[in-house]
Formats: sequence, C-alpha cells, structure tokens
Amino acid sequence: MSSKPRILLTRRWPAAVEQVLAERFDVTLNEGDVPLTAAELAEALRTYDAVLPTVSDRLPADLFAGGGLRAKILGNYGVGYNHIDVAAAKAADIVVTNTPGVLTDCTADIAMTLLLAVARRAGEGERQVRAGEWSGWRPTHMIGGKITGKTLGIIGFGRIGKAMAKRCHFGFDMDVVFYNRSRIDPAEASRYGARQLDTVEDVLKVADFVSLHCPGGGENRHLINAERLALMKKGAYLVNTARGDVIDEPALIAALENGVIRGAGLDVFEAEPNVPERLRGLENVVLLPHLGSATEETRVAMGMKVADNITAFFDGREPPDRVA
Ligand code: 8YV
Repeated sequence: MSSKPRILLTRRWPAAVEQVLAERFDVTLNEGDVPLTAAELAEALRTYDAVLPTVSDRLPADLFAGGGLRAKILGNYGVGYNHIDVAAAKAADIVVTNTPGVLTDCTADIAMTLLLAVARRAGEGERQVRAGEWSGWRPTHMIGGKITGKTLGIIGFGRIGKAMAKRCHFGFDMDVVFYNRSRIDPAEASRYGARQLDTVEDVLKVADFVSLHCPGGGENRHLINAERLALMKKGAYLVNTARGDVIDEPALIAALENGVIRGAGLDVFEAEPNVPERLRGLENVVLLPHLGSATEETRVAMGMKVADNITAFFDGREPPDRVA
C-alpha cells in the first residue's frame, strides 16, 4: 500500500506534468476522453486525497454534502473555478486552488484572435475560399470593420483584461476603457493604456469592441443581457473568452440576427460543448472551442502550478494559489 497521497486527474494532462505528479503522488488518471459523471466525481471525493478537476467537471454543493469525504484539496486545472461550489467545498473542509498568471498571455492572445477575426471576417473568408466559392477580388467584397484607432471596452480589469488592454492600446493604437468592480489606481491603468469608467453601461455605450474578462457565475451571470446589448453601438463587436454564462446566449443570438450589434467572437459558451444551432448558423460570428489556454507552454505551466499547490498542501505549507 503506497503512503503517497492518492490523487485523481479527471482528464489526461500534458505528459510532462503527469510525470512530475507521478514522482510524488499515487496518481489515477481518467483514461477516457469524456468528463466524469456527477456520480463518478462524488465517488472520487470519497476515494482520493486530492481531485484535480478541469472546467469540464461540475462540482455543485450537493457533491460536498453528507460527509464521508476523503478529499482534502481540489487543485483546479485553470484560473476560473465557477464550476466548483467553493463555499460548499470550504464547508466540507476542502481547500481549492487555481492557476492564475500562467495563462494570461495566451488567453489575451485568443481574445485578440477573435477580435481580429470577427472584425475582418476571417472565418467567413476562409470558409468561402475552402468551399471554392471565391469569385475574385472586388472593391466591395467582404468588407469588415477597421480595428486600428477604435475604442476597446474591457469588462473586468484583472490580469487577462490588462493583457488585452496592452495588446490593443500599444499594438493597435486603440483607446481603451474598462469597467472593474473595484477601483484601479489611474496610474496603474495608464500603464496598460487604459482608463476606468464607472459602470458597465458607460463602457458598452462608447466601445467599438467589447471584450469580457470577468469571472463567470454569481452576479456576473447574464451580465450581458438584451438590455445591455441594446446599449452597444450598432456597429460594435463582442468578444468573450471569460465564461459562457456571462452572456445571455439567446439574447446575443437575437442581437446578432437583428443587427443590434455587428458581430461576436466567442471562445466560451453557456452549455459547453453544446453551441446553439442558431449561433452556428450565423456568418457574423467566430466560434472557437474554448482554446484560451491551449498552447503547449501554458497547459504545462498550468499543470506545474497545480503540482506546486498540492505539493505545498501535502507538505503542510500554504498552497500559493488557494481560493478557499
Ligand atoms: C482552461 C480556462 O483551459 O483557466 C481557465 O479558466 O478557462 C481555460 O483556459 C480551463 O479552465 C481548463 O480547466
């Protein structure tokens, strides 16, 4: 019987990280390519000292109720953790950690990719060429929206929001405004070429591009709803690399269909991996399968961060990225 802590990876991780974890822990891997069911996750909490979930695992309050849990820590593989009921985990004496910092640049890069692609109609153009439907250059062919010099509105000025601001202001000469729950020192904001406005509405009204960088769940659920979409400029674009539930998806689809806004670039959806058929049928959207952190460097760094957190915990030290 191994004396190493028993840990469960709910999905396969990069090999380099699995190797590091195997040196220190008694590792069980979910070999299947599908997420665990709620019943399997509940069983995992009773069986393992640590469970390492991802965004595709739902851990609501009822999973932590009833006692008899062996798990002492959830080392979340990702920065966003709204798929875990953190209060319920805490009440069950389970520590939760996440992976801030290491995915900032790659997630901002994907936001940038979506912004550029939707405004310049890259997805549409690519589909046209691949289908053999391009009939030749014309002055009026596939005209998009100019990006350089426009106004970017950021909702949520954390690490990723700041990285997005920097890219847009210093790379694309954009005027950057943002909304953030707490006040940001103007000197700090100006380092990113950005300026804070008082309300979400203030940002929506002036922005040519709106990029969401706030956490999902809680009070941010459906932050972007029909009324707020109606405040956006008619020619504006919405980019979401945060969480799908920040947007009321049916309201967004209606806004896109009716020309309330011009387009959207989305990396996250309300019920992943299910993307509504009506949304998939629109030409004025660019849709990605939650690729924010999907680079080799970042996925390895995220895993190493989880390893650091659970190693600290089992060594009796404070995990560096404890969220509960
Ligand atoms: C991760 C993310 O890939 O870290 C996050 O919050 O959204 C993604 O970039 C995902 O969470 C993996 O669990």
